[in-house]
Amino acid sequence: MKLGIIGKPQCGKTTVFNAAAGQQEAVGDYSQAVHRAVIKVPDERPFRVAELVKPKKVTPAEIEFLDAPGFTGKGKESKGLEVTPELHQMDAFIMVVDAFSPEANPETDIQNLIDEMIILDQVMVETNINKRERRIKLTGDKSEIRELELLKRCLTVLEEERPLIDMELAEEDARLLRGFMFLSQKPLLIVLNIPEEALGEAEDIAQKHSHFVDVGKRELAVMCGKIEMELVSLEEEERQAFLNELGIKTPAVQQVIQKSYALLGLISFFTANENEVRAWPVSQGIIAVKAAGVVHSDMERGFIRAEVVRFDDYMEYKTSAALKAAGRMRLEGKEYVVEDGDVIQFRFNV
Ligand SMILES: Nc1nc2c(ncn2[C@@H]2O[C@H](COP(=O)(O)OP(=O)(O)OP(=O)(O)O)[C@@H](O)[C@H]2O)c(=O)[nH]1
Ligand SMILES: [Mg+2]
Repeated sequence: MKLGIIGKPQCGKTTVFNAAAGQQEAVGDYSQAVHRAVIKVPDERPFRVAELVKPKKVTPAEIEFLDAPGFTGKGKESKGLEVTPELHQMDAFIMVVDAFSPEANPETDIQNLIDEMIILDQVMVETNINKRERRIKLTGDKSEIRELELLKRCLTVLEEERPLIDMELAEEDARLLRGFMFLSQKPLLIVLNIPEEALGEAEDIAQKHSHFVDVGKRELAVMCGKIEMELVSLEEEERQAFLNELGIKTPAVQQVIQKSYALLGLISFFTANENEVRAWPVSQGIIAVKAAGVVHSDMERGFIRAEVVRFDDYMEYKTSAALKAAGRMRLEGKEYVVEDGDVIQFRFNV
């Protein structure tokens, strides 16, 4: 999963990046520098499975963070600007909003940033429409007509100042649209970056801005990036003690992971053999044959069946023999809907 951190200049992007990804990059230098980090998703389940399977290695799910400046916060007036191209490749955005400085105005900032994405997309949509219209006129090629129609629908939505994520799309159109990697089509985790003094009111602050929340499209998190960034270098035990003292129930990294998984509708299944126990984040509702394809394209092509064990059953019965005897190893076909925590062995033939 790739998460792009965006926001106005000096809103605390790098601070939140440090807090969420456990980094120690310089903050407050107005440098607008780009940072990257990859973290392992803290999920103990693959490690618990590994205790039984004793593989050579354990591979947890990973999250890639990109701290990329480029947004101005000017909203609709930002036409003509460009953002770091890699931002278009992210699965979702973490929008950091200044809620700590005396001149902070989170409501306006959030709206301006959403407007800015809409404007940037609008420019891109217009360019793409023009290109296609010219090509179709020149060559008479009809293959791009569906795309053209879709882009025109997008333009209507954007002109109404609505983000593309609000569009109701048929499966085929949704797939086509994802190919363009528009900014306003991505789910958004809004992070209100509050000062230490406001930590006690975190829940009230979240409540106040809850109108931005839209299930599967927009989420909200409240955190103090500055404090959490300072705790990054501490030993786990010491860090926990500080968090408790500060009244922080869910640390930044956990908030970001949980809410991003929820936003993107992700679950994890596991594969386990003597070489490797590995976590695979996939979309909720994925069927077994597609999940097999995530592991290896051969497994999807030659799919025979999936042997599925629930994580809890694995912990209780421990061995294949015991699981089979208890009827807890299920044989599932291509259409089986994978559940969070399934430990799956794919049988395939190519
Ligand atoms: N008091 C307080 N200051 C903060 C907080 N978060 C960030 N800051 C300060 O805001 C300034 C900017 O922080 P950065 O994290 O560098 O902001 P940025 O968005 O990455 O800035 P650019 O990349 O230059 O656009 C720094 O001086 C931070 O110490 C916070 O929660 N509380
Ligand atoms: Mg920065």
